[in-house]
Amino acid sequence: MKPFFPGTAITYEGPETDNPLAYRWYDPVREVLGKPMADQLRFAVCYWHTFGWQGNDPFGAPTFFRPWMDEPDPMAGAEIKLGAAFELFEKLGTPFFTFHDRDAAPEGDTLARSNANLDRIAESIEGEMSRTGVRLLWGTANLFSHRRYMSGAATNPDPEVFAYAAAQVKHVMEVTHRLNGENYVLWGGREGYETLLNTDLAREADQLGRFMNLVVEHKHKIGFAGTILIEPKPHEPTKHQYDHDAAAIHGFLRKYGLEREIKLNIEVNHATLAGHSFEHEIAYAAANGLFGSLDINRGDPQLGWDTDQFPNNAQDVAIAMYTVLRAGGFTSGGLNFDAKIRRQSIEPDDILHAHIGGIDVCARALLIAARMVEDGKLQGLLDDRYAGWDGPLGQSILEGGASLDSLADYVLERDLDPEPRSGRQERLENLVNSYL
Ligand code: XLS
Ligand code: NI
Ligand code: NI
Repeated sequence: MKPFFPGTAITYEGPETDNPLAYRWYDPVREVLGKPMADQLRFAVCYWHTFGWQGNDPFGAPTFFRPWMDEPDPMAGAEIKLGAAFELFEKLGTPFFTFHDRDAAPEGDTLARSNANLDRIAESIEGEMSRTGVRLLWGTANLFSHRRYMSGAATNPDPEVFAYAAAQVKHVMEVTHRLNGENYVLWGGREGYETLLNTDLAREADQLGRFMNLVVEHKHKIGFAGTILIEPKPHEPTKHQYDHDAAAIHGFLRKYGLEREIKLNIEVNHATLAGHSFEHEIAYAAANGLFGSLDINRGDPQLGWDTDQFPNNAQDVAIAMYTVLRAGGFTSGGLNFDAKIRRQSIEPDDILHAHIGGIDVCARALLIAARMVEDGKLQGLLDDRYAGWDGPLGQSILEGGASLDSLADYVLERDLDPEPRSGRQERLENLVNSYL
């Protein structure tokens, strides 16, 4: 087959190169904090935006015409797409990919045919994976595009839709297992509402809780060792998505007894749509034992929706990477480019430039974050700030030895008048800037 992407493999040439089709920062074998960069970052390319999306927006028709899109036989199209996808993974040298059932294989007119289509493509994927050594970071089911899901999947008012969604997830999880996926993701595509007038919040939460329990049960039944991840998003496509942010999912998981079974896949543009920073969501997940994986992209500060652009600001990503490193780095997770090129970027090499740029920004951010970890100055200042909690008063409060009575006595006996201490924000911000 004629290659879809121009040129040869993208390699590391260093910061001085003027070759736009080379890495300036991403050197997969370079050791960073005791691990090769490739293992710290665990990059994945996503199938849906990069190979499935046609460049359409709410006002505009498709702008991308890829060879697999006008194939009269959709299964033949899926095979051509697969060839182009693995060509990209190989050219970029990215170790992982991610997919939804429906972007890898076309939907049939019955679930049985859809399953058979996916099984056939999964066989080709298996072949390409063993030929190239590229691995699967996660698989997921598309429970939001088809009109049957217009009122939600697990949270649908009709239990038959719930059953259909369950059948779909069962199949994709089994395919993910067969392809040795390291995680399985559930993004609550339309699990939310357009108006409370037609919505029973309590029922829908219980339905979603049941659904997730069934998913976890099935994972154990088939012996899938990967991590189940839920991906928070506050709105879009629905006005209110139940998996609003990390904290909302944390409450949900605890309510339905799932906090030890499910972790989070946090996406930059979803965090910012929720009014948080990306690092806030990572820090919240880490603080509660829920840190799993990341969808790396960015929004546009002037647009209020999920623009899913490629990351291009190393400073922002560096703070996020610092938060990841403090959380112990990735285990089964990684950095998945859930990102789209702009609809005017119609050439195949635009896809290369987008990924090269995103990969380099993350690699550069990792190097900056590693310096922050290595010299320990930020951590030292943080430890100082809380040092009192390691002393006798702090310890007695935390260990349960204190009461309001004993604390009142403590203050009154000593005539205590705690001296306020500076939060040192500017000093800390200057310190961060010194690493950039
Ligand atoms: C959409 C989500 C989606 C998930 C996978 O906003 O980011 O792409 O990552 O279903
Ligand atoms: Ni995503
Ligand atoms: Ni998104």
